[in-house]
Amino acid sequence: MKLLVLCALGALCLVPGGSCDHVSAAQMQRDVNNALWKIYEDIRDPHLKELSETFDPLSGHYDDDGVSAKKLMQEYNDKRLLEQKHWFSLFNTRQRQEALMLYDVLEHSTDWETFSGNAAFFRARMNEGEFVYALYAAIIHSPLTKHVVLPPLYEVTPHLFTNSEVIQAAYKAKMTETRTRIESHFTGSKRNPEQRVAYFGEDIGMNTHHVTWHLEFPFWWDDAHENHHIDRKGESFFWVHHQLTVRFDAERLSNHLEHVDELHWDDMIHEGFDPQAMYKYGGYFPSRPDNVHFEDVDGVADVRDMLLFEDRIRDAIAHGYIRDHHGKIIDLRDDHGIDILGDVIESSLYSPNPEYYGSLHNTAHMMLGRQGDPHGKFALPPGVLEHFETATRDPAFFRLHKYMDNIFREHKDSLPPYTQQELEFEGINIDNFYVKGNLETYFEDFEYSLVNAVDDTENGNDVEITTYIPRLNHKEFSFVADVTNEKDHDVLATVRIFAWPHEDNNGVPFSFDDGRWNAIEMDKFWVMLHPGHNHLDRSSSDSSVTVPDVPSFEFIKDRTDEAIKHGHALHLEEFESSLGLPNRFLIPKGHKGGLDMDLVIAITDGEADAGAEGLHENTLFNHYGCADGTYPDKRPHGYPLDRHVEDSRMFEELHNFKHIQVKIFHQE
Ligand SMILES: [Cu+2]
Repeated sequence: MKLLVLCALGALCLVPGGSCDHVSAAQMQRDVNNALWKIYEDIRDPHLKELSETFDPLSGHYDDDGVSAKKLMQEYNDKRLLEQKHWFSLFNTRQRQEALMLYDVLEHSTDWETFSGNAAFFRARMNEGEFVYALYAAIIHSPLTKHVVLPPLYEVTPHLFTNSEVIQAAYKAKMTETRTRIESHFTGSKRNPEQRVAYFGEDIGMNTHHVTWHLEFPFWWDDAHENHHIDRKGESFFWVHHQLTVRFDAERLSNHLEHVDELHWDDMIHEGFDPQAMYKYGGYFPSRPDNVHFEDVDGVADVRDMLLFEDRIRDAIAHGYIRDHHGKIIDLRDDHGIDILGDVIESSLYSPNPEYYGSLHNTAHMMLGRQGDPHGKFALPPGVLEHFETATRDPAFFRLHKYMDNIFREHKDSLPPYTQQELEFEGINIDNFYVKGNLETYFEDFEYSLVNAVDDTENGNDVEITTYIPRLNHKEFSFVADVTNEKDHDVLATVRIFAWPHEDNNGVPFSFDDGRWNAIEMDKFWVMLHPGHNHLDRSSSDSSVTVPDVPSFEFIKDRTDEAIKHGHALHLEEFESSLGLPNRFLIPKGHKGGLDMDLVIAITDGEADAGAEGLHENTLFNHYGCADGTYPDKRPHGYPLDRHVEDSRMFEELHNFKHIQVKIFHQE
């Protein structure tokens, strides 16, 4: 068993026997900053540079007897690793294996000397994309790096977050050593109606949210290897993409566009896409014209395979069970079914039978990503769909996910609706529910640094090169509820708030059942209700489904230097997890005349729901899990709106449920 010793400044020491090397969180943060600074250049920091030359991975401290380090060193010595200055995609099997070999080495490092030594050693020798991926994944999952804040990826690898025009302007600024502030535009032209919602799919915060989720819940996660199980990973896969899907639809409505139509293998891909973005190394991201038929992709899959996998999955849903690869039946018709189905559809290593059900989501990303060059005739690099950073830029991403979301709905609709007794919370009445403040959205300019995008020399001057781009934001508001607890003692309650657009693009109101499927999760929190009257006032900025903006790389570096200089703590706790949608996107863009939304609050029995202790006083859990990895809510994601509703009157009769209508305005 590992002996954990808490060092000064909160750094965790995992050296067997407990001899701590007294590395502070700030020192770790400094090494991480330096390892990620100018990732395509030689290491600048003298300490890391020296480590990269002197550290021997085979002499480090590991909890796997150095097996991972030996394996990677063998590959390195055999010159089998991908070269530097080459694109990297997680969906490329060999490249993923290499990145994960490094991940394993870092993950199994039991002290900071070993972790940072390996980071420095392999930073100098492995492909930059593989290195960044492995380091981010390791920092997220290793107990050593619990307090390390990840610099925003859009400032580490900016090529994956902006278009080529901006990047070229940045190169020019660097060449001429001219301080420059570059204006960014969303991809495409006004002739493309999809341009109206590009602010969602191309938002750098949204892209960061998406890539972070996939880093926290990786499809490659192997329990046997990592010694730990990720709670409800498959269900989380469903939920995070379901929320992206319904949020995107709400943004479309706000912009007078139809709901997203699902993509289908038999049908044309109506929407083409030209990413107008380039790799740091490897040329431009391939484009796809309008109205192409799906083609088989060499080395990936045939359209026929995709249809077959889909049929098998739909069949399983209709039967209410799947079969694992030993032929054993696994029931889907309960709360846990969605978790299994998520594992199957993604598919992750948790899938009980990938041989039979395939890997619908991951293969689809590659199929769709390669439609511009399905037979590899032009040797194009991977498409935007083959990177979690860039995938949502292509409107086809949302069509693809609508397709899978509809499969998930088939399953959810096959479950019996909740009964009134199941949803009731005896003795709890919501007397009043309203929004305090205006629901109002607006666009603002956001600026970030491109200094890590451009080439550099040791002697070159660093000039400030930034870009700015409009991004959606909203004014602060709060959800207010007056709640009576008729009992003579305190009760723990779970508060769940959702919103959905009131009507479709033709002005036809959604039925309750369609509305609740399109519900956007606004917040979820636990409170202790005292006997008698309780006044709940929950600020929009406290929402547990969102995260604050990630601070800039510069800010993190400055904080780190200060902490080291004065020997105090980092004070970056609130940014330790960037897992969640940016709070700016909590509500969809409004209208001049007000976008009509339905807003509901459900207060359910916290004692029965809570998956952890003290949730009403704990601010360290977020929507995707507590600090210790357990999921805080025992109910399914989306509860109590996750199941089919036959008669909405049942909901309206509940004393612990309130349904109101609100309008979201937009300030031009
Ligand atoms: Cu995704």
